[in-house]
Amino acid sequence: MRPLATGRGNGAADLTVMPETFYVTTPIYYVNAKPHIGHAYTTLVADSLVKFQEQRNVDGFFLTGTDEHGVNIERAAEARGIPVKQHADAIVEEFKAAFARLGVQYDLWIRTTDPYHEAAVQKLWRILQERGYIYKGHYEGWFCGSCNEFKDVEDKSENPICPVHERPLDRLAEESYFFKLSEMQERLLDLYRDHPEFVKPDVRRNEVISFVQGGLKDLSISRVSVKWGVPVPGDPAHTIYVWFDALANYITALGWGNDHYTGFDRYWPALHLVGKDILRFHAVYWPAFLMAAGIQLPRTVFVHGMLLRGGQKMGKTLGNAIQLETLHRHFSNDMIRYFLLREVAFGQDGEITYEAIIDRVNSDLADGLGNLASRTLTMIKNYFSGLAPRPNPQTAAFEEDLPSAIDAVKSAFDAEFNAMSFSRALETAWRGIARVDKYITDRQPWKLAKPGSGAAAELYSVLATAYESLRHLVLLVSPVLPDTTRDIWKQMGLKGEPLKINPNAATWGEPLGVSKIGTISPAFPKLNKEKIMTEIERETAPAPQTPAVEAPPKAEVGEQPASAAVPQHITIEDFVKVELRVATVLEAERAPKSDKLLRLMVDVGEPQPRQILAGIAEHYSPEQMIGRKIIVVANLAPRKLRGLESNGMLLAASVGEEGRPVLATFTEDVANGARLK
Ligand code: ME8
Repeated sequence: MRPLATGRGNGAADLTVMPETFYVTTPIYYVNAKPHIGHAYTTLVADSLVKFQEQRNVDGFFLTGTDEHGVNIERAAEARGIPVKQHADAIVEEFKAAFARLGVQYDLWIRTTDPYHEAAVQKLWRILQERGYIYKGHYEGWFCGSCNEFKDVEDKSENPICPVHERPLDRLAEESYFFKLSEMQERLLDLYRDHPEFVKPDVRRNEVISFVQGGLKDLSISRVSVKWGVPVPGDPAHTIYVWFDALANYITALGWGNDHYTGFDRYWPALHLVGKDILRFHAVYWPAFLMAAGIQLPRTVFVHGMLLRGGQKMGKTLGNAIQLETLHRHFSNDMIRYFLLREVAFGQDGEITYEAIIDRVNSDLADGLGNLASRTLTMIKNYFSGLAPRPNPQTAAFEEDLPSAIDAVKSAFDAEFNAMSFSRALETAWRGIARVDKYITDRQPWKLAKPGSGAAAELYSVLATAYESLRHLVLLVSPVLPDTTRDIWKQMGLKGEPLKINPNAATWGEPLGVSKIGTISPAFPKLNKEKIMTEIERETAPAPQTPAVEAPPKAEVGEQPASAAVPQHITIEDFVKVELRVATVLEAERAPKSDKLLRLMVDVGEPQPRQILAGIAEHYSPEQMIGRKIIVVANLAPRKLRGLESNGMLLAASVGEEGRPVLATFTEDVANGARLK
């Protein structure tokens, strides 16, 4: 019974026999930024896993969704000047569209703003309260809105900075409810000892053990200063701490504590996939809440590494993530899926580059699977009028070790996949592909096909063996490459869908009926690295700076240039030299003979408006600018651009890989000329 299914699944769940079930979850993503490759990574792994399980007739349930409460989301919406729910709705749509585009098929998208979830979170709270695990106290300390975490800071300055996000922490001093985490220490340590599979890989488990051994403090689990959250039952001046709310999604989604669905008994316990950035929440707080409430624990928290760029975590904080739009422009879904699962050993960090994607696609997909499929099918088309030859007792003499080699590949692939070693599983499958390729090259069917060679039986056997091997390999890799394997299957003239056929039930040479080769087209065209890299560089190059920006003075010979990586401190005296003022745009038009420049007349609170030239014409139309509040650097020396004088510079953030300018503004009304300091 899967009334919630979004069109995924094989519909084959036979309810008369209770099949084994498989419940996989991804983190629920914050709605404070657009989805990027990091979110896609965990989600694609979950999608491949559930496809793999369902192909083997296991009844899977795949949950993903969005984490929508908390001060950070409140602030993101405030910055856009729209109601929080409206902001969340828009980002949710972006996430859903991004995942749909990647071929992800989840069973349920949970939103923490879903009423059934909110009600069940309150129920979990009440249970913990009744069992004596919650008490009211006073919290004083530092909090990071981006981590949604209370911080023990070593930085004793007046304005400490979050070491993860490099942003100022919020000082909190308020009444708060606490969860008695300190009482859970021994039970958690017992759990890690008795169930080594609870946190995987072992390196993460050891990390968690030493954290818990270091001692646990009670956890503040409510806030009075945050309004955007689930109200504490019986004390609505407080909202429930976002992580308490968010973690509960894994059970509320299945219908625990609510009646929107009745999947809890069937699918729980879960395999949680999470990045190492949120290890502690999943491996310490979550089991502690569940133990305290008397609810069965998850099966495993599997912790993967971070996708890196230039050695740093890709993500919204650093703004260095590979954008999904750029990937889609140059690579198919299957290329992206294959690359992510093959390139990075699941569990470890991995550096990602566009060059590496192109290399993988060319070597493994175009030259590997794609080439094997097209050479096999082309020969069958040419030598057997497209009718696939099938293994029979006579062909066995020419098979070499292929049937057993393919069998071995299948069982090794399953073992690696079940152990979450996706990269090794794919490596194994590709060894199978290489084996079949070598077989064809050694046997040289093109020579056997020469008139008068007298090798008709061998030719038939070689192509029957190659075709049969390909059939098994295509089935095997279909959870990772769902689109191309479907295409190849069709080109092979086979019936049904690879994802719905259990490779372990498929036997060598089993009767298939007549298979007539369809139109052959390369599954993976070879990518032109130079061309694609030039295009990507062009697309992702930072937009030209606003021309009003002064170029930094060039370092003199012998002078050390300031390193971009090392933050340089300035004194307050340096800062006050920059005169930042509020202004309103009175007039705007495109500057003559320039695609990039807008000519603006702005009111900076002076007797006369000023003329400013800004390099934003590709992103803002003159109409969008008129009447807009902006911030200008008012004491910049005038300079001439395209024969026009620019008297100042407007402030904009440079966003994303393409460095799109986003104008700085105020959400409150501020008089023109007001100085920022
Ligand atoms: O933490 N490499 O949400 P989030 C690999 N709402 N994976 C990455 C990644 C990267 N560079 N960047 C992000 C939250 N991820 C909470 C979760 S769950 C109850 C609440 C993936 O939007 C990875 O799975 O910050 C990471 O754990 C998750 O996105 C964080 O997503």
